[in-house]
Amino acid sequence: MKKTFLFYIKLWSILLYATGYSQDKADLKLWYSKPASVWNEALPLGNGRLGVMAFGDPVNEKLQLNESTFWSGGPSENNNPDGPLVIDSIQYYIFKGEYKRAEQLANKGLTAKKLHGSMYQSVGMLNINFEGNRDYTDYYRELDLQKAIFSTSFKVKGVQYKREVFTSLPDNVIVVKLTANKPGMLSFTANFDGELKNYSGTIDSNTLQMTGLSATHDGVTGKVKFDARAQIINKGGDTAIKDGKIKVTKADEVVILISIATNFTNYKTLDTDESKKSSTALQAAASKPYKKLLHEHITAYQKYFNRVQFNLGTSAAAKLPTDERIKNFAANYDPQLISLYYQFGRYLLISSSQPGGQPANLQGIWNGSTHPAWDSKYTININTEMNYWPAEKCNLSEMHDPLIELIKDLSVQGAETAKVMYKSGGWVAHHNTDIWRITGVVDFANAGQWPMGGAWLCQHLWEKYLYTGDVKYLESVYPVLKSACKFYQDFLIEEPTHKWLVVSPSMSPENIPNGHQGSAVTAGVTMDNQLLLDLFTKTIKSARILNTDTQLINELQSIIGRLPPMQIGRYGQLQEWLDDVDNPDDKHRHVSHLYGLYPGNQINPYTTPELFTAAKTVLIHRGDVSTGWSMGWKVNLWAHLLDGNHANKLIKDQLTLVDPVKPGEKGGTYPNMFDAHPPFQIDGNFGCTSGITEMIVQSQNGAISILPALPDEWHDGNISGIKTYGGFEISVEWKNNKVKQLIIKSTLGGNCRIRVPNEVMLNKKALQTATGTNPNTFFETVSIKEPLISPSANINNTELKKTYSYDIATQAGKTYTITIK
Ligand code: FUC
Repeated sequence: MKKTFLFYIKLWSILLYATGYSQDKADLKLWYSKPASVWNEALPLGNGRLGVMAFGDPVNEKLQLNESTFWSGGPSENNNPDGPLVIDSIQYYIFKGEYKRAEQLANKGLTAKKLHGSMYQSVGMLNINFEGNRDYTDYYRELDLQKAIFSTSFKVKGVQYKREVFTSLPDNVIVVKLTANKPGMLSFTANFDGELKNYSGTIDSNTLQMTGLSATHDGVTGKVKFDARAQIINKGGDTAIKDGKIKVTKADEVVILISIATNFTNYKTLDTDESKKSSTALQAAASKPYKKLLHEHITAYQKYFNRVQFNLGTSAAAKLPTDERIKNFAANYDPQLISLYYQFGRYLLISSSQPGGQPANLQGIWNGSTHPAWDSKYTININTEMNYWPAEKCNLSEMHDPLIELIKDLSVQGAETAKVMYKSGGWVAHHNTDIWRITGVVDFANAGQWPMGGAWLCQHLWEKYLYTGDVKYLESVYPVLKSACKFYQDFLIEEPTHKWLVVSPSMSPENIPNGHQGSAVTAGVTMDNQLLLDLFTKTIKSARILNTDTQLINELQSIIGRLPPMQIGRYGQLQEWLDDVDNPDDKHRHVSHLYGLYPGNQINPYTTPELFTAAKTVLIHRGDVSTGWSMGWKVNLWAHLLDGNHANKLIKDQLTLVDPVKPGEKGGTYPNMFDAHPPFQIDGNFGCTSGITEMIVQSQNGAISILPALPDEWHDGNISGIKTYGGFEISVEWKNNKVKQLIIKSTLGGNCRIRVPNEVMLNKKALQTATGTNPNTFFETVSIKEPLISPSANINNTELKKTYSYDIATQAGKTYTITIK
């Protein structure tokens, strides 16, 4: 493309650029100087249910469309009924050390006989072709995170064109606006297309329609029907039907409203009238002027988005197109890219997870394929949980709700799995689920034989309570927690050596221990023990808060006493398995046993220094560069190891540009800022957003830690609106790596214990130094057993930076301003 006026204006602004400029809202944009040629360059928009990838091509505009309930198959389950025939033998072989035999039997008797999960599928594409636009200049394309609007502009023969696209939160439609700065200049043809269509054509000369049916997959008949409509509202010009497409000629301005609905009602029922739902939404939106739709959309979106502001300063690098910034990131100082990436994570959560809808799957709601990688479903041995790590702390509590609802559904489906497969009470889920809430074992035993998916998800039920303090909510999820415990009460067995109670068969997600005959299937892995300690502890606490189930409390307490302790192996590493078989050269992407460090809270530098060091040893052995989500997790882990510089190094690894056409093997970031596993997986975006927060504010370990892992490079900055346990809202400004001002808004009252890197005061008066245990029970930590340490382990505990801890007795509704001493 020719170097145009706009290009020189941009270059000029780069040259004029002065450092020290502080980020303003206008900077929260992803922008590009060329159209997207492939999907991983297109930009995502969504309202939780409808997803769009906008390409911004002046000639062949493409809007790739998703609807969050459009999945292959239909209501289904995948429990292997042979479970009870094999389970005793599998457990027997595991304790005899015959892991391969155990795995083979699990493959036969526990892995699903046919259904390995359904696929999230693309609905198709709205194509808008402008044959007259071939010789365009002055191209510009952006996604404005402040307004959740995609726009593109360019010139053709002296005429300035602009397109805007947004996915309205309140009006349930996708809105496209096409304008030109001269009348009569908009001529184009529009049509729908999709692999799964039954029909694509017109309803009238202004309305396109496409209907279709989801695929049959793994022997389950596709039963989800969709109805997509696009209404073309033109000012000036004409519209006509031609070859099943709509041809618009010489319009002055055009608004296109797109509505998509399916027959999905809930995971058990498909009885919604998709055509009626689709046309009703379209009619309602069409009765409103564009300006009103736009205004309502921005208001609804900003209600969530504006809660957090984040500023690390900026540099000249920030004036380049986003893809170039990602490419240059490791070498160029570009702190604003971090805040942009951070806010993009929040944007993605708002756009892919709305109350009343489905939770964000492996790709959020954005999937261009009808056969996506890993079916774009829910992998619950890390990925789905990671999607929701930013939810509460980044002040997006409502966005957490679809996950909470999914967990409730799983507790129903999973009760059948517990009964059919294991003859146990309670509920269980394995390492994957989908829109139909399957809870059986998928793929093969070495990946799927992990009956802990429910136990991990349950941690989110409690976590939401810790942030909100909502007892009514806790009451509503308590039965799910209790029933999850019931499964393990029935299922745990005693292992022969130490007589500990363990989960068997299980695995440390998806890793294979040395000397186990190439089999992952085993018993009593570290992560399972950590998850159970948390699950039981949280259920006990819930029962106490709700004043119920005293006997259950005693039962769970006695099981806790018999769970295996954590163990430190011969290399000084936290053991991943019951036996000391870790390989220090193992670079596996999963770091499951570090659950105890993050998101769990069983390992910390203050009360468990040996385990803290052992966890660090694991992370050093594993190395940094890995799949996208693995690096996202490691940002959180290094933040909890209080090493901000290492966390920052991981952010740089994660913000490495990945070729959207030939992604290679390494994780990183696509030009559109989507995380590359590769392929695209949204967990890495969310994991890193969470990790950045954890570098600045943490609420585990008995206090709110401020700047616990601030990299040297982030010496000055501010963040506002971060939520912590106990319902506090934190805004902090720092200078030269020291807290300058800290504003704490208390929503629930109670003691607010802060841990800060420098001495601070409240209203110019001395603060009370913290002593003893934090009386605020939201900050209660979990007690763990003394770890067992191998005699060969050489542990040199990490020296900690000096911090200052204070207690502030807060009142609900009051704000406290703390400043540097
Ligand atoms: C887990 C991971 C893979 C991938 C898949 C969707 O199985 O081990 O890396 O992220 O989920």
